Parts: sequence; C-alpha cells; structure tokens
Amino acid sequence: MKHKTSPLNGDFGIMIEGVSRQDLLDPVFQREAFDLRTKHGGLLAVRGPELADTSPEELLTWSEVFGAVEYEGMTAREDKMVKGFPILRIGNIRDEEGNLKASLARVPQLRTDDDIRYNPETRRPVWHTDSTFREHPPIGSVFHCKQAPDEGGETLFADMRTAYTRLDSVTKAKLDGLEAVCSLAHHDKKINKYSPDYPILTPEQRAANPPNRVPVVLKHPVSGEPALYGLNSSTCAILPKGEDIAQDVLDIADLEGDEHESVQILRGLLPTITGPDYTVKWTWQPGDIVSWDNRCTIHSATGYEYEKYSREMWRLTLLDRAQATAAE
Ligand SMILES: O=C(O)CCC(=O)C(=O)O
Ligand SMILES: [Fe+2]
Repeated sequence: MKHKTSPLNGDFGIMIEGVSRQDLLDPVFQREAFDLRTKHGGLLAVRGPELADTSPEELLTWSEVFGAVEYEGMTAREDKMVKGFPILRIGNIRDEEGNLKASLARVPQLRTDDDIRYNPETRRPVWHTDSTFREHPPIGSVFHCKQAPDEGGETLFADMRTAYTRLDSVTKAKLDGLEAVCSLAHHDKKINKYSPDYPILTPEQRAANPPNRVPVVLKHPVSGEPALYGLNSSTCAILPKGEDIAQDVLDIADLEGDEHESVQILRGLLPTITGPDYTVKWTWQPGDIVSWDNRCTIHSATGYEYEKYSREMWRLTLLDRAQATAAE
C-alpha cells in the first residue's frame, strides 16, 4: 500500500490516510483495503482531503467491496434516505419545514473516556451488534461523515476477536456450545419501556417475526477466527445450541421486555471487553468513511449537543453476498 496507514489500537482497527475519491474506485486499492480490514479485526477508516465530496455513487462502489449493499427498507424510510440510493442518513439535520431528514436516536455524550466502558447500572453505552434478530443478520456497515459536531458524536468500536481470544479455556468451551436467542419483539418492548412513544409489535407482527438464533462464538468466514457475537437489545436468552426456548421465557421477554438471566453470561463480560485494551473511539471529521464488520466487532453511538451542533452521517448496510443472491 502506497498510502500511510496507522493502527487504531494495537492490531484492532486501521486508518488509511491521503485517500482520494479515485482510490475508492481503484480495484487494487480496494483489494488492499479489504485485506487490511480483515487483518485488523474488521475495522477500517479511510480519510482524505477530498472525501467530504464523495458522491453517493462512489460510496456505493466502495461499500460493495465489503459486502452486498442492502436495498430493502429504502421506500419505507424515503425521507431519511439519500434520494435514489440505499443510503440512510443518521443525525439531527432538518429540512426547511423543520422535519428531521435523518434517523435520530438521542444518547448521552461521553463525559470522559471512562464512559466508553459499559456500565451495568446504566446499561450504557448501548454496545451492540446490528440486527441479529434478522434471519440473515447484516455482516457490516459503511458509515460516511458529511457533517460532524465540534464535540461528541463519536462512534465506539470494540474488538470481539480479542475479547474471545483472551478468555480462559473453560469459559471458551462453555460459550462455544451456546446460542443467543434474538427477538425483535423483545427489542422493541425493551426500548418502549424507557421511551413510551416507541411502538411495540402487534400479536400478528410478533408471530411473523419469530426469534432468530445466532452462535455466541462466531467463526469468521473470511479470516476463520472466532469472535464473541450476538449481544444487543434483542438478545433475550442464551441457551445450549439447539435447545428449545420455553414459551413462558419468551413471553416474559417479548411482552414484559425482561431479559432472561442467561443473557448475563455475555452481558457480564461487557465491562471487561469494552475497556481500553479492546476499544476504539472514532472522532469524526467530514469525509471520513469507516467500514466495520459485525461478525467480529461491536459498536455504540455517543451523544452530542443536539440543539447546538449538526451531525450528518450516511450509512449503508452490508449483507452476505451468498444470501443477497439467494434472495433475488
Ligand atoms: O451513530 C452512530 O455513531 C452509530 C449508529 C449505529 O449504531 C448504527 O448505525 O448501526
Ligand atoms: Fe448499530
């Protein structure tokens, strides 16, 4: 690679600097960037003076390097999408009438870097893997910054490959045999409990969205390396592989929003695996493009002064190419 590269935290995460818009379209650069991301635990940032002007087409081409871009949901959220593209805006920007043009979820701002570590009392930051409740969870995302707040709005990433590697062999063997039960109904009810405007699923929707099960230790299909996997707000129980979930456990999870105590086997690790040895705090500059791999990283948003600063991010979701083809 002829560009300057800087590791972000040991062997987790890598940044390539001096990247041009043309580089994003160059197959040789693309290949090298893909390999660098794999080697560095599934987290890659590119930065360069002209990247703030990256077009939707260029971003789409760049995203296809890392997976099959998802087009579903485009029409449902049209006002929050870059017109005509599978690109979701995230942030607090509004149109002339004052309507939000981006998907906004308010979360606390980091006060100090100590706040990066998961706090079991507040259950924040909301560290997660995206959408494991889906039958084919997305394999990653590409996130591009158009406008950044002067302070805050960082995205946090944690290294689930190292998190697994550093476990003792007894814990490893125990986790290897487990599956996370991930339910959309549970996820929505949990959010609804602290944010009552958030809708919960109707009984019909619940029936149409049964929980999805994912391994708690996922072997990465490209690198072959195992990583901890499957923890987010939809994770309602953790069970031995193949063991049925009792209907009453699922009902309590979906209808009351209460997580089964078995989830603690993963959640209990969070304070350790979101400590400084495992994490990257990415502070956005306009133009930055970060690509993360959901199969070996977890991430979290952080807040900023929502009335004072503007944040505009463009997000593409990546699917496994095999599944994306099968669905066509
Ligand atoms: O806004 C952020 O920094 C991260 C949001 C997030 O979790 C996501 O896009 O999946
Ligand atoms: Fe996310």
